[in-house]
Amino acid sequence: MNQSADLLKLAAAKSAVELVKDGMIVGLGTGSTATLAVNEIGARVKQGMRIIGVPTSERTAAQARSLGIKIVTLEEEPALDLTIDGADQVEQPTLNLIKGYGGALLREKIVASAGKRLVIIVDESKLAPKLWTDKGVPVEIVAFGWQSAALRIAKLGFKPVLRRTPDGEPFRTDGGNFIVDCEFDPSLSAAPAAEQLDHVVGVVEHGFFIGMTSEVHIAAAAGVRVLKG
Ligand code: A5P
Repeated sequence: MNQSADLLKLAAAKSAVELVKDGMIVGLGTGSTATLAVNEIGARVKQGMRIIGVPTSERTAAQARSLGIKIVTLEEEPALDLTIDGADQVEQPTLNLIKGYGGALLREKIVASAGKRLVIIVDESKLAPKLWTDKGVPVEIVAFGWQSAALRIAKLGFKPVLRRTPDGEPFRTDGGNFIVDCEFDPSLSAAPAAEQLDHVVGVVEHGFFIGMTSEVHIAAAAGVRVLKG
């Protein structure tokens, strides 16, 4: 990642963290942009702000702990004020998303759904008029019988490929599941496709986030703008 892209991510993160107020319970996203927001929240906690965080991954939990942010589970705090997270792609004007290239999509979606607002932070390279990338959409599936689930996903028109670690082992999510990255035809509409994936046996969750975004903070060289859903 080049320095100017990092600066854009930081600008988006700072802009979103302005929404965090004393006493809030905040969902903490995962990924290189969300990490910067967690750092900003950590800085506020050091200055005395009382924030409780609900992390969307083990990585983010470790980061939050190291910054002195109090973290709890959804069992302890099932309703959040807001969640700040990154995204792999943001569709304009719907603000629908593709998420999960970092592998945390299930917990990200659960935490986002538990909050009043989902605030997304991106640099402008993530914007698109239609949800589609050549990496497709990540789909989290149960390891048991995963090949059958992959076949069912393929019958819907996707091309599922099992995500692997650099040493060739299947990638495991924090929940112990597998991910298949599913290329799809650019003409496919994400909302109905998401509904179809919801009904595939063996699918735990998919990376289409439809109708969930409250606002997006988009950083560009000219500054940060906010789109509201
Ligand atoms: C994690 O599973 C993802 O959904 C991330 O939120 C997404 O990949 C954005 O990550 P970056 O901010 O690193 O691009």
